[in-house]
Amino acid sequence: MKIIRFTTPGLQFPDGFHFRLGVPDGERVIDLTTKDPENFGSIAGLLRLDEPARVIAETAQNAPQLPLRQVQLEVPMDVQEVWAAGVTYLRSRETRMEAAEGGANMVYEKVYNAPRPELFLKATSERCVGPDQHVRLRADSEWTVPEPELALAVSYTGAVVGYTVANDMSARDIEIENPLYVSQAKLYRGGCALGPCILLADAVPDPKALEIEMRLHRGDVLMFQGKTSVAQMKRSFEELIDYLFRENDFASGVFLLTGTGIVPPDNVTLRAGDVIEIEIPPIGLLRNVVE
Ligand code: DO4
Ligand code: MG
Repeated sequence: MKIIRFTTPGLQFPDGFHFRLGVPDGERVIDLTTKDPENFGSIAGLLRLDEPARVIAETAQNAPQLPLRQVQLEVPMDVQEVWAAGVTYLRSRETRMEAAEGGANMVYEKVYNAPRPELFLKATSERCVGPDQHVRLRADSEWTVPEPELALAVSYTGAVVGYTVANDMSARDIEIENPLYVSQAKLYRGGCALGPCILLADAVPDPKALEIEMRLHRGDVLMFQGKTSVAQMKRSFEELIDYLFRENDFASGVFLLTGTGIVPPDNVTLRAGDVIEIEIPPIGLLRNVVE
């Protein structure tokens, strides 16, 4: 089952909720927020449920529906922090080792093999964009690339509630200059995209079998296309979540990006107007234009 977060331009609800949660069903959307505003008035409510699939299935019965065409998709998160794991794929380790200056390459080698993963704060809600919204380039970067990643929607207890598609936009020049600049390379306004929905974990019996594809378009030209599989990831979701929850509480849940296994060649850099498509079937397609 897929959960979307949406608005309804031109249509107001008496309950006053501007952002709503629903289940797409063909040409219609089942409105969970109207039926149960306490649990489905926010993504935080969803990520506080102990048995989300069961509660959603019950709530969806006899819930009001809306035509899909009245619905505008929004980023499927609200108050959660977005964290990211790094160097979890060989491809990311190799690229970063090649690019690193002044002996910094050993940092990537070491973290790839160490028990403790690289984890960093990637974004907060005001820095995230949703489907069809604009991602941004930093004004002080001349080489920024998208990183297509599987994101975990994690409950307050550390359970994987579902999956979404993520773009960990990265200012490669800033990151390469010094690994200690990683936060500035990664965490900035419009530097993270998530969407188009949260696919509940029950619908994905084998998440390692998920395939991730990215396409970059400039005008009519397909600039880059790359594909990987989550099976290429070195670490398990459990170990990433275990480290993330050490000495940290996430009362409203948290999103965790699991790292990139697709890196465009060094001559690819994003420009305003470029279109980034990241697809993870069966979750869906996350499409963003660069501002
Ligand atoms: O160490 C830098 C960031 C790595 C990263 O974002 C990735 O591997 O996806
Ligand atoms: Mg990344």
